[in-house]
Amino acid sequence: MTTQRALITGIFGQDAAYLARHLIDQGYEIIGTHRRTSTNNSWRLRELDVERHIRFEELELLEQSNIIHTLKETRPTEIYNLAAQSFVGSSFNQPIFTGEANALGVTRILEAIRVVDPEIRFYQASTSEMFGLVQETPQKETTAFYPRSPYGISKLYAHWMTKNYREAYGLHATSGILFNHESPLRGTEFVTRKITTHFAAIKFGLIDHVELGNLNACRDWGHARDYVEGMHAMVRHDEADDFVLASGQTHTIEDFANLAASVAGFKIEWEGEAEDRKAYNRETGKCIIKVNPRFYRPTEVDLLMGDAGKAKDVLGWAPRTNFENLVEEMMAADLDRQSRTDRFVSN
Ligand code: NAP
Ligand code: G4F
Repeated sequence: MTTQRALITGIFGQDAAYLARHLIDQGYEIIGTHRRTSTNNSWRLRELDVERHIRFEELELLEQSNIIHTLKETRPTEIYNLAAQSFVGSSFNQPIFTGEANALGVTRILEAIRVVDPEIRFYQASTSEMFGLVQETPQKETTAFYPRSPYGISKLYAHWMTKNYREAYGLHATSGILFNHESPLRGTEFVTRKITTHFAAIKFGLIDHVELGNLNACRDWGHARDYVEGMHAMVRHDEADDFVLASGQTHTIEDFANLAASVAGFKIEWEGEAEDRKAYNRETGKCIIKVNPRFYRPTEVDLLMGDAGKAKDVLGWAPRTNFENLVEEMMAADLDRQSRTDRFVSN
């Protein structure tokens, strides 16, 4: 078999690091693309020891000519489009940039594939945020969409564009509708890693407490390491299609905090409701979690729980890491990182 060459956009992000590791282990050549930045941002790639295997190229989703030239010069056989403004919270403050990058950025890549080489297989990082105000539970490929943020709406446009280029031009263009997936490499603005970094800093005496938003939202959390295997299986499948990847379980933010606290060695007790809800460390009597409405979203996604039955039947994919193991791995990693520095671990 000829060597496969995968181009991964958003190479400095969480999923790209795990995907690069997985594809390198499968014998792939990797072209990792990133937008121009003034500082090196490759800490995740170093953690998984993949940086030295990657050919790096600058690629900006807002720049059509840049995308076309990059494909002409690098000649990938597969493209995984993981680059995005991926933080739902910021999308309310940056709805136009979010649309440019996440929605039109995908059309720019699809057009470039059509012009340069329609044989390139394409993976689009779609999301459970497209289900938003959920119309049924669990959510699957046939569930009606109702996005609740500029992020969810931008991703829904990209999802339909991917499907349209598949149907209109016969591209092997696949959408993975992935539910939340986390890891020790998750960005610290997302709630899971925000909790684990802050608990580690509390443990080592650097801060007193963490402020969170809506504690009642329910998410279907899995491990990014497992989900990138599903991405690859989708691209290698004969037929391009849409697939949900999910754990099938849902937990509240409070559940995540409770489990992370117990891994960190805190015994916590909750008091109060809504904005007055607080968690206290039973041993010290100090408050370690407060609610701050600043972190509420103008429109919230209250409940996500996916059904990955199609991915299991068609691709043979199932997650390997359960919720408890995920939280343990994340909390242990941040305790370890924090034990090695006096400054608050911020990435
Ligand atoms: P991530 O860690 O935030 O990585 C996204 C990457 O996209 C970052 O490296 C970012 O660059 C890059 N990027 C942002 N704007 C760009 C632009 N205009 N041009 C080029 N690159 C740009 O996200 P992730 O968690 O790995 O997620 C990967 C993809 O899956 C995203 O598309 C996300 O929306 C989607 N998704 C994620 C989840 C999840 O739970 N993780 C679930 C469903 C879907 P910088 O490093 O410079 O910021
Ligand atoms: O961790 P989050 O910011 O992730 P969210 O919004 O679910 O989005 C993530 O998963 C999507 C898949 O469904 C991806 F497409 C997307 O790119 C991203 O990876 O927030 C999770 C929940 C929300 O309900 C939020 O309101 O946690 C709640 N939350 C409560 N306190 C908080 C906080 N979220 C953040 N980020 N920070 C808080 O302090």
